[in-house]
Amino acid sequence: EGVGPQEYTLIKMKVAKNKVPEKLKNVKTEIFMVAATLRPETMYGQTNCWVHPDIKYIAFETTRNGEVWICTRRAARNMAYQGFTEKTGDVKVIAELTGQELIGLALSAPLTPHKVIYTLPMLTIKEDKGTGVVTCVPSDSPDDYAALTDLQKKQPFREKYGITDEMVLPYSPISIIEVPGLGNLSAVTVCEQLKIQSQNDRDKLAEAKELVYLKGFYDGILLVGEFAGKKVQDVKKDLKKKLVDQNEADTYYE
Ligand code: A2H
Repeated sequence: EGVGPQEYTLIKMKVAKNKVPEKLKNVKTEIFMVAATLRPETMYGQTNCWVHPDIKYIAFETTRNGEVWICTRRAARNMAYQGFTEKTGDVKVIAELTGQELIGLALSAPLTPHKVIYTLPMLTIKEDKGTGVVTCVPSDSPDDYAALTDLQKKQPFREKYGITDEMVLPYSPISIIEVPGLGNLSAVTVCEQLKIQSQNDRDKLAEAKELVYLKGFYDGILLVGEFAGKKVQDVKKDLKKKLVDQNEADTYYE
């Protein structure tokens, strides 16, 4: 891709205490799914967390208050060279879990109005990018909107992955950013314009992303939160810093 390393914001999504997977039941500290994003200012619109059902994830010990984090082994290895583990280059693995084993986990995530959001399957997640965990913002990401709509429209798809209706049906796109010409649910607008049918419409989704991303970042105006009324590009740094200071996010490079 680019010349230098890509900087991602890691969004920490806390696993609900009473819903910890069996393999992690002896963990005494907090457990987080960590999602890599380029758009921390969109976290007001999170509706769920994505994993790929067939990708293998690990839970490992971090130096962040001894918290246990869940992501791909590849990302954890990278983190082990970025000060996230006690010994540089060494990952203390607590458990291996498939994406399927993580589906249905109840999480609490920063800035979203939802008290609880769920981990759901997304089939286009790449194993070799970010953490393999993606936060879903269907208002501003065509990929996210298409994948969430697939689950909402297709009961057999939910059933296949053991997802209940209440994990999916109450969560619709949230208006968080106004994009001139595309309205306040830009991803929805463009997916409808292009008649995108599912997360597998790769060509149309690529087109949708071109229409939405640059405009969203350069012309978008936040509609919610303490930076409401300001341009996304002017507040992105401050907003990220706030999340990091509150221990709700971190910085990860690859
Ligand atoms: B972004 P880049 Cl609202 N597989 O976060 C597929 N997609 C992944 C991924 C993986 N392993 N890891 C991260 N991503 C997604 C929010 C968002 C994102 C919005 C709008 C645009 C956007 C909510 N999802 O990304 O290839 C994550 O989705 C625009 C590209 O490294 C992450 O940021 O450029 C982005 O792709 C990183 O993609």
